Amino acid sequence: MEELLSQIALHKEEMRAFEAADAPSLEAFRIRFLGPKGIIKALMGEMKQVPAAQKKEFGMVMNALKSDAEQKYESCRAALFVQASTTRPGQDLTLPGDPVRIGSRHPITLMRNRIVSIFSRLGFAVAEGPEMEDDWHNFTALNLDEDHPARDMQDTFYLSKSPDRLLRTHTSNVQIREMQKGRLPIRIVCPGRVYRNETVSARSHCFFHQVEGLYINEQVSFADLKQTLYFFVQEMFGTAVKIRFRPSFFPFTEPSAEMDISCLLCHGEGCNVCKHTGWLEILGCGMVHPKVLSNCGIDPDRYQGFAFGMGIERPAMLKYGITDIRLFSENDVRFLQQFTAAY
Ligand code: 2NM
Repeated sequence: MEELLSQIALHKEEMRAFEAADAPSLEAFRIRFLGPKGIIKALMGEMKQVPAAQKKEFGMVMNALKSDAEQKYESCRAALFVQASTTRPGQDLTLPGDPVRIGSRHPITLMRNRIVSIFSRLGFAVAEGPEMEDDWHNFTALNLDEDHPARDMQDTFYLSKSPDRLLRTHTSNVQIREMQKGRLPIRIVCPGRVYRNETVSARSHCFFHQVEGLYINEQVSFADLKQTLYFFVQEMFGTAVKIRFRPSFFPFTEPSAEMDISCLLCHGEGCNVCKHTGWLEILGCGMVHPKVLSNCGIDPDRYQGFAFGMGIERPAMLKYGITDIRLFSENDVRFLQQFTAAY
């Protein structure tokens, strides 16, 4: 017993003198005294050799040793923590802090805002509508027959196996809903996300973004459409860019056209981007089909309209030199932080 008590006194002295220079030396202290194979555990094991009359005294001495060790450990730990989180000698508190990284807008948002703001200067208002739609607003009202290939299961995401609930394949459903409201004239642009059941690759995705436009009034002509889109192109790409219209077909417009701009990279000379044609296709357009108007309760003998639709991804890729469409939806900060509001 005397032997044990003098050992304990020595450990007490060692503990009292201990100072933790750093985290590893504190951890060594913990293992030496408080660990499962440490001094205190070992001494506790000596209890059985202590004569019965002295067991109580030994127990009290051991409890005191253990709580000393724990207290020492906690106070050293707290001191180390405070040291680490406050200033060090010689630290210059007048230096500027770490720069705060501010966010940036998504390139698709930047492009959408640019497009919308150009049309807003021509009096177009922004309209939005549901991404989950019914068959009528997405297809039927737009003069797509029941057997039109665009309705194919392969192109459209249907919801809950119901043929009447789907993810819209274009934002035209918004124009349909606006026409149904019957407040004429209508002058709107409809930006939004659309979905197509396509294999995802560097060039195409199963969702992308569009801006569609619609103008309905009395005496609207194809000349109004051309002038509106010409203004858009000049504002968007500059006055040096040329445009051309090619006849096309959409079930919801008649006549229909596709509009090209002279290639932004080679200025019409021919390059890889324009596939050596000198032209880039940027949108589809046309005069709203009389059947579409009457489907929405508008008298086609009194009102005419033009409509157009363009994707956002492709012009954004051209403008920013992005070569993989998937980057837009991966939320990689290294990609996103390159776009500033200055664009
Ligand atoms: C396009 C091309 C041509 C279009 C037509 C309509 C509506 F609802 F008025 F009939 N909305 N969008 C349209 C016309 C869209 O996208 C390439």
